Amino acid sequence: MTTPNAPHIPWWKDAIVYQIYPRSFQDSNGDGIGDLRGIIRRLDYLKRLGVDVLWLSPIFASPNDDNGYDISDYRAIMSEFGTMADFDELLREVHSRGLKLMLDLVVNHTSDEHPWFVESRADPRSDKRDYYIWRKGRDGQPPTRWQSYFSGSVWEKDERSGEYYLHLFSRKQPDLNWENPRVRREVHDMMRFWLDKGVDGWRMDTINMLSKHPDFPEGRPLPGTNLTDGQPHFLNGPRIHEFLQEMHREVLSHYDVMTVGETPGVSPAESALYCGFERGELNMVFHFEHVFLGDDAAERGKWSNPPLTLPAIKRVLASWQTGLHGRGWNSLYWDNHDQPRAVSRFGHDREYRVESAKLLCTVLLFMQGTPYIYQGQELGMTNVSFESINHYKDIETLNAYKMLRDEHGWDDARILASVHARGRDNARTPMHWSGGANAGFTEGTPWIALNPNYPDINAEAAEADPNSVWHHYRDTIALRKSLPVVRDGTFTLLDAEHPTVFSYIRQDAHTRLLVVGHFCDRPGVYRIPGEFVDGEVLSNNYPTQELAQELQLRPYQALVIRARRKP
Ligand code: TEU
Ligand code: CA
Repeated sequence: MTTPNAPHIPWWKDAIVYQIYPRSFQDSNGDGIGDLRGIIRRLDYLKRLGVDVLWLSPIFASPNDDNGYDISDYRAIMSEFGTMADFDELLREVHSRGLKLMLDLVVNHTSDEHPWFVESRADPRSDKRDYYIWRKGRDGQPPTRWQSYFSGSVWEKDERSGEYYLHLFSRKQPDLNWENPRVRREVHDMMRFWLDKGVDGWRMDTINMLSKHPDFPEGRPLPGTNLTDGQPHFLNGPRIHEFLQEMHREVLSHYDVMTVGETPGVSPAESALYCGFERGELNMVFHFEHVFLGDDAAERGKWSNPPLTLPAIKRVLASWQTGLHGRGWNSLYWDNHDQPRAVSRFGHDREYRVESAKLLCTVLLFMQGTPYIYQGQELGMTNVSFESINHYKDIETLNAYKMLRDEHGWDDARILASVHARGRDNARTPMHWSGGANAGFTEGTPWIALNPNYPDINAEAAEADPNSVWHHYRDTIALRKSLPVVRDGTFTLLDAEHPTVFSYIRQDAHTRLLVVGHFCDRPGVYRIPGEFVDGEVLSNNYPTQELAQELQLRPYQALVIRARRKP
């Protein structure tokens, strides 16, 4: 793709990332839990799909209170996932196929079983005390009434010292004190340990939460609870950019790596402070504006599951495309291990599952930025509806179940309906490799039940069917890589208020592309710009059709048309 004296284009601008949730990807030893040797077994499958970078959700030693996002040893592999030798072999096998490997950096908090915290709690005079955030209460009450992301208070009292420690997530995930320069050096050393091994990048967990307001002001009241929303006091905190610039200076700038920061609550303008080309911090961030559309912390957040509208989704995605163009770089995703399955949330997971899964692929992959495909998305895997809360494993869901029932009086059916729609376990049921026993995921008993639709939706059947979602992903990835305009071009949203059509133009000096996505289960007609009527159809998730100014659209149809005449 590069021409002589072209500006240096960092590799991650042309990369497609595939996210693996190791616990649910492939088991290799029959214990029902996915592992590193299972990933090695499936590398050729990923190579055939055409992805470039593998992002592994945490693989480090952990008591798994939050499935690995609670780390007890940053330099050891989680025993259920394998050994360091398995990891070294995985890294070799990844690189030998021309792929790259990105790990998950979880340093806003550790596990409460990490030796640092064990010592910090055991001895208030220990030099590890200040590795965490300990505060005295006020008249027997916690320092603030901030709400944790996993329900309840963010403060846990330690009876021995009578002090409270902060945990924005579960009480087994105490927050690290980033004000302490020794903590930051510990993290830098640990990052170098893995980068010196040849790891190619970091996905950085809740990275915009590291800097808290030093006075811990009270948050804004959350109606119907005695808790408050403390996010204004720890999201994008006062020293966050100083900490990330230090990390870049001390570690990242010494390696040819890719970084993506998970930054809930950022706007396009704020994100430019994290991933602006001249900022010396991160390459890109994950924002949540499209996946948390309409969710209101004051209304039980995502559990109220407000309806989505296409104009609202378009407005958000267009604001990020235009907001960062030429200033910073976007990440592109519909789902991940914390979100419901894309085809169920944004598409149509019944009779139009295949068409809408392909539509979501096309609309996402022709935008500017680095695309992230979550395991199973390339098959069009759907949400699952377990009939009892007892089938669920995710701490966020199980805590929310109790909170909604006990504090808000929701009945079982209402809570389960929200969990079916928005619960994180939707993304965490085992990967569907075949229609055989346990979908080919394990010869044992899977740690979480399978989605019963695996006989119809699985990789073996998908690769054998040229009209499958899998082939659409492979072909669209290849097409995207053959078109520099997708990486470099401007983005122009058309018909922002159109209720069922998402259409936009990508343009650079050489090429103009029209992307049209029909988010509707009924046929429709859409007037396309004249210059595309005699255009070249580069992608269509339905059999080829005559182009016309009044374009006939089938349910969940998606097309990419290249104008014949130069811009
Ligand atoms: O998630 C952070 C985060 O924003 C979550 O609160 C997420 O938005 C929410 O769970 C969706 O409802 C990261 C990891 O991705 C998540 O898996 C971890 O549980 C969390 O941090 C704590 O490490
Ligand atoms: Ca296993």
